Parts: sequence; C-alpha cells; structure tokens
Amino acid sequence: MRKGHAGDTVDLPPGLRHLPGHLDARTRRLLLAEVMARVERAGWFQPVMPKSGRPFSVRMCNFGRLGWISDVRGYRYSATHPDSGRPWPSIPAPLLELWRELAAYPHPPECCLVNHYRPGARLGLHQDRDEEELAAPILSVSLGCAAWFRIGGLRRRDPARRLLLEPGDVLIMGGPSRLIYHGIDRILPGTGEPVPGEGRINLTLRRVTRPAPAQSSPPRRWSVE
Ligand code: MD3
Ligand code: FE
Repeated sequence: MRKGHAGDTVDLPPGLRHLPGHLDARTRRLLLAEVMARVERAGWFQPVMPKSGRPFSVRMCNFGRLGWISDVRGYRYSATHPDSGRPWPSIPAPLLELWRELAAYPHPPECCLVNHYRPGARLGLHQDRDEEELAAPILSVSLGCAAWFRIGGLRRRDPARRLLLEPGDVLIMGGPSRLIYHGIDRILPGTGEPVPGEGRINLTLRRVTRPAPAQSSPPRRWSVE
C-alpha cells in the first residue's frame, strides 16, 4: 500500500521488509492481552545508559530464555529480570508463529524485547549488535499508537529516512539490513488503538546465540554393534 511519503517501500534498504497492517485488529487485541498479562507478572524495568546512568525514556520487559538489559555496567542479555532476579515469561505463541512464517531462519527466537513508549518517549539512533548470531533477522511488531521510525545506513552518519510505523505493522531486518542504524524519533499519542499506560508498545524478536551446527550421523562403519 502506497502512503505517498518517505515511507514508500521503494526507498527501503535491501534486507528490510515492511509489512504494513500485517496483523488485523482481532489478532492485535489477542496479542496485546497475552503481552500485558506477562508484563504484569514480570514487571517493567527502567533501563539506564551505561556509565552515565541516565535513564532511557522507554521502559522495557522481556520474554524468552534471554532478555536484553542495560545498566551502568553496560548492555547485555540476561536470563533473569534485573529487579526480581526471576526468569522472563515465555514468548507468546502467536509471535513464535510469526517468526516461523517470516524470519527465513531455521531456529526459534530466544528473546522478545518489549518496549513501552509513553508520550514524549523516544529511542536514539543505534545499532543492535549485542547478539552473537547476526545471521538471524530481527522481527518487530508495532502496537498502540503510530511512531516515526528513523532508518539510516551502516555508518552513523549515513543519510537517514523516516517511515511511519502503525499498529499491526511488521518489520523484518535481515541480511544487509541487520546492522543498520535506526531509532524512534517520536510517537504520535492518540492515534491507533489504546494500550494500557498509553502510547506505543513495540515487540522485537531476536535470536541471540549461534545454534550448534547440526550433527550429521556418523559413517556406518564407525557405529558400534
Ligand atoms: C533495523 N526498537 O528495540 S523496531 C530496539 O520501535 C528498537 O521500539 C524500535 O530499535 C522500536 O532495538 C524499532 C524496528 C527495528 C528493530 C531492530 C532493528 C529495526 C531495526 C535492527 C536492525 C535494523
Ligand atoms: Fe534497535
């Protein structure tokens, strides 16, 4: 669907797929309910910048075996919530299904990072490179209000363009796009559909570790028996 502005797919860097409105309203509602039930159980945490300790304007939670966290010691993946020390809730099944359908990667995601943008929150230009497995894409799902997404290139100073992300949009960043600089300039409160606590919820599915190479069966003559 053409939107008649800088968000047109023709402008997108190779390896980045934008699927506007991929999730219908009913699917978004069911997914949001599964997400919020887990977040209520685990609790949000407030990431802070390494060294400075300055808080992000976005609050976060994670699902899956590994969660992305940031504190004064740095960015990393952790098996437990930084406040409670408990393991993260499981990744909702509809998200695992979406990954199977769209990721073109043979192993499941290990992390679903949940970002909550309240009015005024933003996310500065950055690369996602804390994952060991860069062959896997990152898959993102937008819920709640719309937001202006900024997409640059592989170097911080490369020219950037904006893309409007709306509820139900799916973005897949793989191959040559996996390490591009990106961020959220601002959200558009009051657009889209309400989420608890207002604003916008973004889910990103990530493969963190490199899977062990598949074991081929040994030559017959080496088998015991
Ligand atoms: C392009 N989140 O969590 S999702 C993040 O809307 C993050 O909350 C934004 O950037 C958000 O790290 C953007 C889209 C996205 C996510 C990861 C990418 C785009 C990406 C990784 C590489 C290139
Ligand atoms: Fe990112």
